[in-house]
Amino acid sequence: MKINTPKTLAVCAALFNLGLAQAHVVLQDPAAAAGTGYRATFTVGHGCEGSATTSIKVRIPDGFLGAKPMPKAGWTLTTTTSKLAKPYDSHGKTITEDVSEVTWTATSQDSALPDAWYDEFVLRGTTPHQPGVLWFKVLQSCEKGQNDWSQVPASGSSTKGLKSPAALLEVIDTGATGHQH
Ligand SMILES: [Cu+2]
Repeated sequence: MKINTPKTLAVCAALFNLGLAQAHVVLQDPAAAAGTGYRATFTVGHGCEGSATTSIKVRIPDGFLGAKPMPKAGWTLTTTTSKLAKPYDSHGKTITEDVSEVTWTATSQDSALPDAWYDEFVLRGTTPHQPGVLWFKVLQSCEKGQNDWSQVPASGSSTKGLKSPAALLEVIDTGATGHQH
């Protein structure tokens, strides 16, 4: 399997420099208020070096609660649930496990997303009360090869210099107190 060949990266870098960040797999809205419901729209701007996308697997970062994916025609939806390091309260109930991974898989070759086309994959959930930076690592699999959008900077929120950055969400303190669903 080829991951991020130099050719793909050069194209990505060029597009990125033009401000077309959607060339990677990124969140359409890269900022959200702390402790509120957030609709995470992952935009997929290209395949793997020309090959059509057949699956998108999103790893839910710690602190992003109650992830619920939106089904997609032509794609099978699967979720993985994991025990939480820090259980939390929701409507008086203690939640001890949560969705940790969401995967959309094309049901057939016809459903795969051609390299020349664009699509969106959506889930929603609740942002942490603590402001900060969340990274959603996304594994994009194609008919041939894959792109692992999983690189995270040592600190801060800049993806500059990262060849294959994870999708960034900046959680911002707006003074609003959220109600978790
Ligand atoms: Cu790209």
